[in-house]
Amino acid sequence: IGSFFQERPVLKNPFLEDALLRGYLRRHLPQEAAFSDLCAFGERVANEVDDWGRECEVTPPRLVHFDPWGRRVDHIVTSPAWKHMKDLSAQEGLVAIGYERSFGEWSRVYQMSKLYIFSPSSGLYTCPLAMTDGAAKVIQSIGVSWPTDEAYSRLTTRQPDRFWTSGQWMTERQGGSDVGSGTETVAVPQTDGSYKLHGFKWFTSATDADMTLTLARIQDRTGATTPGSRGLSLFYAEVSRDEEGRLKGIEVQRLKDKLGTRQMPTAELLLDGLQLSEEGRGVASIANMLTITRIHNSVSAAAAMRRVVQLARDYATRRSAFGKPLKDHPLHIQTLARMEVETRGAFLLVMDVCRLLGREESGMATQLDTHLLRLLTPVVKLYTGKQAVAVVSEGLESFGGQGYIEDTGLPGLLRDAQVLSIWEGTTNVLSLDVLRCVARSSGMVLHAYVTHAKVQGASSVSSLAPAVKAVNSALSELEDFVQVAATRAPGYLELAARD
Ligand code: MFK
Ligand code: FAD
Repeated sequence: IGSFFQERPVLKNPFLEDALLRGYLRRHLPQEAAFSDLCAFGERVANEVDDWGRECEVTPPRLVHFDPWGRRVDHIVTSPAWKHMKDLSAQEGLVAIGYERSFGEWSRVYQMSKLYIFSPSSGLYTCPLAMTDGAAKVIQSIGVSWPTDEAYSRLTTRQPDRFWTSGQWMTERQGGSDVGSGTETVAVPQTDGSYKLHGFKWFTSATDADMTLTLARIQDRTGATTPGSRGLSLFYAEVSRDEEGRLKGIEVQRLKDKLGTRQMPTAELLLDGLQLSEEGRGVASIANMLTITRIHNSVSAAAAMRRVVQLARDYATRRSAFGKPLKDHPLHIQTLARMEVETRGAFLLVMDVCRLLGREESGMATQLDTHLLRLLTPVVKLYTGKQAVAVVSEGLESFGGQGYIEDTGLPGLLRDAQVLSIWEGTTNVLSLDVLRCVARSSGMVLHAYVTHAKVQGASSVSSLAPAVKAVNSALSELEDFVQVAATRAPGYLELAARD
């Protein structure tokens, strides 16, 4: 078989390998404690956690519907590595740091830096962590009181034996983007003030969670519900089992067979008998969760780009072609440099949004910061989600044929990147969210952006009046366009169907 064997690309400490991350933190968070923690965690990620991540991929979760005696149990069996990830997440404070706020306004930047070096090795455990963080945020914003005080303390603890993760069960068969019209789940009031939920949730990720936040329509005494998003309320539910291990009030229909994110269970669920925590204004209430999970999504997207670039850079020193290492081929280096530029751009945008989140949560945010956070959250999610697919795909090519080989671990990076533009709001839905926040703030989010970007002559609201007017008229033109397209113009679908 010959004597040549190619050296594999080696994952080194992702914190020490990332000059941009270290430089960013040196400028903004020059704390020895944060540096030494990130350095030690980076070591752990390279030497221990990455192998667990791989184990999560090769030992995906499976659903056991029945026990040996035929009783329905709906056990989701996960790998030991997936369980290690849960303990590690608590120990390392991957959610807790955001709530302890030891570094004041920079706490979110510190937390997200840890998640950034963890994400590509996490076996997608960043998914339950994102939802856990989002749930803690929602509970905190509603007001931590019974019965969610216990949940909040478990979601934000560093003690592995107390740590809980949360789900975010919104999507139903009729609507994932349009949950307002698509949600059929009803909540039936009980005499003790709680509610029983009846419905079918079509996508529920990390279904082994300990609790969830979900949406449903409250039935009145006649059984009627209010349609649309005004009829939706937010519910808190604990996912518990009886003494015989059976899930209480939940049936798991099946686990989904997915392109990627195979490390983590995504189920279809029938709900029943869950407890209400918050009534009314479901979509507006869960929006706090969406902000957090969309920021996590962006962190994971930038992290996927960084990981593939790190590995590709290392590989370029180990692989030779046409008589010299890849690193000495200018065209190959140009390709890597382009990936590096995209990765750096994504990283800086993501970290700026984390910075704004940290400022808002520590009471330091100006009104400009708050507007900016609202505007940039959908922008950073939609941009980095798309770019991650492009950069990771390019990255795979830089390993040649080996980039396509399953047990190198590389193809999983691309599969997992593909979901980043779909869940937590597709690109188009987030584009519309940008328009929503422009319209609802009467253009103030744009004013904040222009001020922030220090565009010449945009230092006062009045100087922005023409821009705001243009946006408003563009919005009404868009509506006119939709009307015209719907009534008179030949639609794209009709055109596409013509010979
Ligand atoms: C690795 C990291 C992984 C991350 C975790 C992944 C696991 C989870 C995977 C999931 O995919 S969970 C499901 C995610 N689902 C979505 O993201 C839904 C996408 N669809 C939307 O975002 C729609 O725009 C939306 C459902 C919000 C539209 O609903 P409506 O009811 O038609 O919107 P409407 O009437 O404009 O707004 C209702 C209220 O919500 C308004 O408040 P007010 O009543 O007070 O005016 C809005 O201002 C508010 N709102 C809507 N979007 C908001 C928001 N507020 C703040 N931020 C937003 N983004
Ligand atoms: P649709 O809304 O049917 O969208 C189809 C297409 O139409 C998209 O291209 C979209 O951009 C476009 N579109 C829709 N509306 C508009 C519009 N107004 N203007 C222009 N274009 C539009 N959901 C949960 O609630 N919890 C979970 O844990 C969860 N986990 C998931 C895990 C995975 C692996 C995946 C793939 C999905 C998960 N989801 C989860 C569901 C996910 O959030 C939805 O699939 C997503 O929000 C899109 O909704 P949809 O599937 O109904 O697509």
